[in-house]
Amino acid sequence: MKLDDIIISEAIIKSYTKKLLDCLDLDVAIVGAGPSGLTAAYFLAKNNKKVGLFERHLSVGGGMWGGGMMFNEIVIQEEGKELLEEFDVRTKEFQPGYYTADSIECVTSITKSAIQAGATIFNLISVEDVMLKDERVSGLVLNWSAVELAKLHIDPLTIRAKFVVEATGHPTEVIRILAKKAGVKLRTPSGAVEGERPMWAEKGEKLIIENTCEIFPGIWVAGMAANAAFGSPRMGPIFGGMLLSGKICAQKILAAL
Ligand code: 48F
Repeated sequence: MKLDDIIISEAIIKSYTKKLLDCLDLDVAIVGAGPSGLTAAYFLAKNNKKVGLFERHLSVGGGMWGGGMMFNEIVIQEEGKELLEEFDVRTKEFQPGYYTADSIECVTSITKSAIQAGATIFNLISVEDVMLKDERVSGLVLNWSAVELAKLHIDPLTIRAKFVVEATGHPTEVIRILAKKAGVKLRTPSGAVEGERPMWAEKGEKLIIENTCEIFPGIWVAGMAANAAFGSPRMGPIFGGMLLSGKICAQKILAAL
Protein backbone atom coordinates (compact mmCIF):
# COMPACT_ATOMS: atom_id res chain seq x y z
CA MET A 1 0.00 0.00 0.00
CA LYS A 2 1.27 3.49 -0.87
CA LEU A 3 1.34 5.82 2.14
CA ASP A 4 -0.12 9.31 1.81
CA ASP A 5 1.59 11.88 4.06
CA ILE A 6 -1.45 14.12 4.06
CA ILE A 7 -3.75 11.34 5.28
CA ILE A 8 -1.34 10.76 8.17
CA SER A 9 -1.57 14.45 9.13
CA GLU A 10 -5.33 14.51 8.67
CA ALA A 11 -5.73 11.40 10.88
CA ILE A 12 -3.81 13.04 13.72
CA ILE A 13 -5.54 16.42 13.49
CA LYS A 14 -9.03 14.96 13.26
CA SER A 15 -8.65 12.37 16.00
CA TYR A 16 -6.96 14.81 18.41
CA THR A 17 -9.58 17.48 17.73
CA LYS A 18 -12.33 14.97 18.45
CA LYS A 19 -10.67 14.06 21.75
CA LEU A 20 -10.39 17.72 22.76
CA LEU A 21 -13.96 18.55 21.70
CA ASP A 22 -15.21 15.58 23.75
CA CYS A 23 -13.55 17.08 26.81
CA LEU A 24 -15.00 20.59 26.62
CA ASP A 25 -17.65 19.66 29.18
CA LEU A 26 -16.49 17.19 31.81
CA ASP A 27 -17.64 15.61 35.02
CA VAL A 28 -14.16 16.01 36.44
CA ALA A 29 -11.12 17.93 35.16
CA ILE A 30 -7.85 16.96 36.83
CA VAL A 31 -4.72 19.11 36.80
CA GLY A 32 -1.47 17.18 36.99
CA ALA A 33 -0.67 13.61 35.93
CA GLY A 34 1.42 12.61 38.92
CA PRO A 35 0.52 9.51 40.95
CA SER A 36 -2.40 11.19 42.76
CA GLY A 37 -3.97 12.72 39.63
CA LEU A 38 -3.59 9.50 37.63
CA THR A 39 -5.11 7.40 40.43
CA ALA A 40 -8.06 9.79 40.82
CA ALA A 41 -8.59 9.69 37.04
CA TYR A 42 -8.62 5.88 37.07
CA PHE A 43 -11.24 5.51 39.81
CA LEU A 44 -13.49 8.23 38.40
CA ALA A 45 -13.34 6.86 34.86
CA LYS A 46 -13.88 3.32 36.10
CA ASN A 47 -17.13 4.59 37.58
CA ASN A 48 -18.21 5.93 34.20
CA LYS A 49 -17.45 9.59 34.84
CA LYS A 50 -16.20 11.77 32.03
CA VAL A 51 -12.67 12.65 33.06
CA GLY A 52 -10.03 14.82 31.41
CA LEU A 53 -6.54 15.09 32.87
CA PHE A 54 -4.24 17.95 31.85
CA GLU A 55 -0.48 17.67 32.22
CA ARG A 56 2.03 20.41 31.47
CA HIS A 57 4.96 18.18 30.62
CA LEU A 58 5.64 15.89 27.68
CA SER A 59 5.67 12.91 30.04
CA VAL A 60 3.06 11.94 32.60
CA GLY A 61 4.07 10.49 35.98
CA GLY A 62 5.19 13.64 37.81
CA GLY A 63 7.66 12.86 40.57
CA MET A 64 7.26 9.11 40.39
CA TRP A 65 9.70 8.17 37.61
CA GLY A 66 12.82 9.01 39.58
CA GLY A 67 11.99 7.06 42.78
CA GLY A 68 14.24 8.50 45.48
CA MET A 69 17.23 10.55 44.32
CA MET A 70 17.14 8.89 40.88
CA PHE A 71 17.16 5.35 42.32
CA ASN A 72 14.11 4.29 40.33
CA GLU A 73 12.40 2.27 43.05
CA ILE A 74 9.57 3.50 45.25
CA VAL A 75 8.49 2.37 48.70
CA ILE A 76 4.90 1.71 49.65
CA GLN A 77 3.17 0.45 52.75
CA GLU A 78 0.48 -2.26 53.02
CA GLU A 79 -2.46 -0.09 51.87
CA GLY A 80 -0.47 1.24 48.93
CA LYS A 81 0.54 -2.28 47.94
CA GLU A 82 -3.10 -3.30 47.59
CA LEU A 83 -3.69 -0.34 45.31
CA LEU A 84 -0.69 -1.17 43.16
CA GLU A 85 -2.09 -4.68 42.76
CA GLU A 86 -5.23 -3.10 41.25
CA PHE A 87 -2.91 -1.64 38.60
CA ASP A 88 -1.08 -4.95 38.10
CA VAL A 89 2.17 -3.55 39.47
CA ARG A 90 4.46 -6.15 41.04
CA THR A 91 5.79 -5.41 44.53
CA LYS A 92 8.51 -6.98 46.68
CA GLU A 93 8.49 -7.13 50.47
CA PHE A 94 11.61 -5.44 51.82
CA GLN A 95 10.79 -5.78 55.52
CA PRO A 96 7.41 -6.42 57.16
CA GLY A 97 5.21 -3.46 56.23
CA TYR A 98 7.63 -2.02 53.63
CA TYR A 99 7.35 -2.92 49.95
CA THR A 100 9.26 -1.74 46.92
CA ALA A 101 8.15 -1.40 43.31
CA ASP A 102 9.86 -0.36 40.09
CA SER A 103 8.91 3.28 39.57
CA ILE A 104 8.76 2.93 35.79
CA GLU A 105 6.41 -0.04 36.08
CA CYS A 106 4.27 2.07 38.44
CA VAL A 107 3.94 5.09 36.14
CA THR A 108 3.31 3.09 32.99
CA SER A 109 0.81 0.70 34.62
CA ILE A 110 -1.22 3.37 36.44
CA THR A 111 -1.30 5.51 33.29
CA LYS A 112 -2.43 2.59 31.13
CA SER A 113 -5.13 1.68 33.68
CA ALA A 114 -6.45 5.26 33.76
CA ILE A 115 -6.63 5.54 29.97
CA GLN A 116 -8.18 2.12 29.50
CA ALA A 117 -10.76 2.87 32.20
CA GLY A 118 -11.84 5.79 29.97
CA ALA A 119 -9.95 8.87 31.20
CA THR A 120 -8.54 11.15 28.52
CA ILE A 121 -5.05 12.44 29.23
CA PHE A 122 -3.69 15.53 27.52
CA ASN A 123 0.02 16.16 27.87
CA LEU A 124 1.69 19.43 26.85
CA ILE A 125 -1.25 21.49 28.13
CA SER A 126 -0.85 23.86 31.07
CA VAL A 127 -3.65 25.06 33.30
CA GLU A 128 -3.16 28.78 33.72
CA ASP A 129 -6.36 29.76 35.52
CA VAL A 130 -9.76 28.52 36.67
CA MET A 131 -13.24 29.52 35.60
CA LEU A 132 -15.01 30.97 38.66
CA LYS A 133 -18.75 31.66 38.59
CA ASP A 134 -20.94 32.60 41.55
CA GLU A 135 -18.12 31.77 43.98
CA ARG A 136 -17.69 28.24 42.60
CA VAL A 137 -14.90 26.82 40.43
CA SER A 138 -16.61 25.57 37.31
CA GLY A 139 -13.82 24.87 34.86
CA LEU A 140 -10.24 25.31 33.74
CA VAL A 141 -8.39 27.74 31.52
CA LEU A 142 -5.91 25.95 29.27
CA ASN A 143 -3.04 26.86 27.04
CA TRP A 144 -0.31 24.93 25.23
CA SER A 145 2.72 24.48 27.46
CA ALA A 146 4.77 25.71 24.49
CA VAL A 147 2.90 29.03 24.62
CA GLU A 148 3.62 29.26 28.34
CA LEU A 149 7.30 28.37 27.89
CA ALA A 150 7.80 30.84 25.05
CA LYS A 151 5.87 33.50 27.02
CA LEU A 152 3.76 34.24 23.95
CA HIS A 153 0.84 36.60 24.36
CA ILE A 154 -1.87 34.21 23.18
CA ASP A 155 -5.25 33.88 24.84
CA PRO A 156 -6.22 30.50 26.30
CA LEU A 157 -9.28 28.30 25.84
CA THR A 158 -11.73 27.22 28.56
CA ILE A 159 -13.34 23.92 29.50
CA ARG A 160 -16.23 23.34 31.89
CA ALA A 161 -16.26 20.71 34.66
CA LYS A 162 -18.60 19.82 37.49
CA PHE A 163 -15.52 19.38 39.68
CA VAL A 164 -11.84 20.22 39.33
CA VAL A 165 -9.02 18.31 41.04
CA GLU A 166 -5.87 20.21 41.96
CA ALA A 167 -3.11 17.55 41.79
CA THR A 168 -0.15 19.72 40.83
CA GLY A 169 2.06 18.40 43.64
CA HIS A 170 4.46 20.55 45.66
CA PRO A 171 3.80 23.87 43.85
CA THR A 172 0.01 23.73 44.50
CA GLU A 173 -0.40 25.96 41.49
CA VAL A 174 -4.09 26.03 40.84
CA ILE A 175 -5.40 26.94 44.27
CA ARG A 176 -2.64 29.54 44.64
CA ILE A 177 -3.89 31.17 41.43
CA LEU A 178 -7.47 30.95 42.68
CA ALA A 179 -6.65 32.49 46.07
CA LYS A 180 -4.49 35.22 44.55
CA LYS A 181 -6.67 36.28 41.64
CA ALA A 182 -10.09 35.95 43.22
CA GLY A 183 -9.07 36.86 46.77
CA VAL A 184 -11.22 34.00 48.06
CA LYS A 185 -10.72 32.12 51.32
CA LEU A 186 -9.81 28.44 51.02
CA ARG A 187 -10.99 25.91 53.64
CA THR A 188 -7.60 26.01 55.38
CA PRO A 189 -6.91 27.44 58.85
CA SER A 190 -5.66 30.78 57.45
CA GLY A 191 -7.84 30.79 54.33
CA ALA A 192 -4.67 30.71 52.18
CA VAL A 193 -2.28 27.96 51.02
CA GLU A 194 -0.40 27.13 54.24
CA GLY A 195 2.67 25.70 52.46
CA GLU A 196 4.25 22.28 52.95
CA ARG A 197 6.30 21.49 56.07
CA PRO A 198 9.69 19.70 56.09
CA MET A 199 10.01 15.93 55.71
CA TRP A 200 8.22 13.62 58.14
CA ALA A 201 7.11 10.51 56.28
CA GLU A 202 4.83 9.01 58.91
CA LYS A 203 2.93 12.21 59.69
CA GLY A 204 2.79 13.28 56.03
CA GLU A 205 1.33 9.92 54.98
CA LYS A 206 -1.33 10.06 57.72
CA LEU A 207 -2.36 13.67 57.17
CA ILE A 208 -2.65 13.41 53.39
CA ILE A 209 -5.77 11.31 53.84
CA GLU A 210 -7.67 13.93 55.86
CA ASN A 211 -6.25 16.79 53.76
CA THR A 212 -7.82 15.33 50.60
CA CYS A 213 -10.99 17.42 50.41
CA GLU A 214 -13.03 20.02 48.57
CA ILE A 215 -10.91 23.01 49.50
CA PHE A 216 -13.20 25.58 47.87
CA PRO A 217 -16.57 24.99 46.19
CA GLY A 218 -15.93 23.01 43.00
CA ILE A 219 -12.23 22.28 43.55
CA TRP A 220 -10.60 19.35 45.39
CA VAL A 221 -7.01 18.89 46.48
CA ALA A 222 -5.24 15.53 46.14
CA GLY A 223 -1.68 14.27 46.59
CA MET A 224 1.16 16.48 47.70
CA ALA A 225 -0.94 19.54 46.87
CA ALA A 226 -3.32 18.53 49.68
CA ASN A 227 -0.48 18.46 52.23
CA ALA A 228 0.98 21.72 50.91
CA ALA A 229 -2.45 23.37 51.09
CA PHE A 230 -2.90 22.46 54.76
CA GLY A 231 0.67 22.97 55.99
CA SER A 232 1.42 19.26 56.45
CA PRO A 233 4.83 17.62 56.00
CA ARG A 234 6.28 16.20 52.81
CA MET A 235 7.01 12.49 52.89
CA GLY A 236 9.63 11.79 50.22
CA PRO A 237 9.71 8.63 48.09
CA ILE A 238 7.00 6.69 49.90
CA PHE A 239 3.99 6.72 47.58
CA GLY A 240 1.13 4.91 49.34
CA GLY A 241 -0.34 8.21 50.50
CA MET A 242 -0.31 9.65 46.96
CA LEU A 243 -2.22 6.68 45.57
CA LEU A 244 -4.67 6.58 48.49
CA SER A 245 -5.27 10.31 48.26
CA GLY A 246 -6.15 9.95 44.56
CA LYS A 247 -8.52 7.08 45.36
CA ILE A 248 -10.20 8.87 48.27
CA CYS A 249 -10.55 12.04 46.21
CA ALA A 250 -12.30 10.03 43.48
CA GLN A 251 -14.59 8.30 46.01
CA LYS A 252 -15.59 11.61 47.62
CA ILE A 253 -16.26 13.21 44.24
CA LEU A 254 -18.31 10.19 43.16
CA ALA A 255 -20.43 10.67 46.27
CA ALA A 256 -20.84 14.37 45.49
CA LEU A 257 -21.67 14.01 41.78
O1 48F B 1 4.43 16.26 41.57
P1 48F B 1 3.49 15.17 41.19
O2 48F B 1 4.05 13.81 41.05
O3 48F B 1 2.27 15.24 42.24
P2 48F B 1 1.58 14.17 43.20
O4 48F B 1 0.65 13.30 42.46
O5 48F B 1 2.78 13.25 43.70
C1 48F B 1 3.84 13.75 44.44
C2 48F B 1 5.01 12.80 44.31
O6 48F B 1 5.41 12.66 42.96
C3 48F B 1 6.24 13.20 45.14
C4 48F B 1 6.01 13.02 46.56
C5 48F B 1 5.80 11.61 47.02
O7 48F B 1 5.96 11.50 48.31
O8 48F B 1 5.99 13.95 47.31
O9 48F B 1 6.63 14.51 44.81
O10 48F B 1 1.07 14.95 44.34
O11 48F B 1 2.77 15.53 39.83
C6 48F B 1 2.19 16.78 39.60
C7 48F B 1 2.06 16.98 38.10
O12 48F B 1 1.34 18.18 37.87
C8 48F B 1 1.87 18.83 36.73
C9 48F B 1 3.37 18.58 36.84
O13 48F B 1 4.02 18.73 35.59
C10 48F B 1 3.41 17.16 37.39
O14 48F B 1 3.51 16.20 36.36
N1 48F B 1 1.47 20.24 36.79
C11 48F B 1 1.85 21.14 37.73
N2 48F B 1 1.27 22.32 37.49
C12 48F B 1 0.52 22.17 36.36
C13 48F B 1 0.65 20.84 35.92
C14 48F B 1 -0.31 23.05 35.59
N3 48F B 1 -0.50 24.33 35.94
N4 48F B 1 -0.93 22.55 34.49
C15 48F B 1 -0.75 21.26 34.12
N5 48F B 1 0.03 20.40 34.81
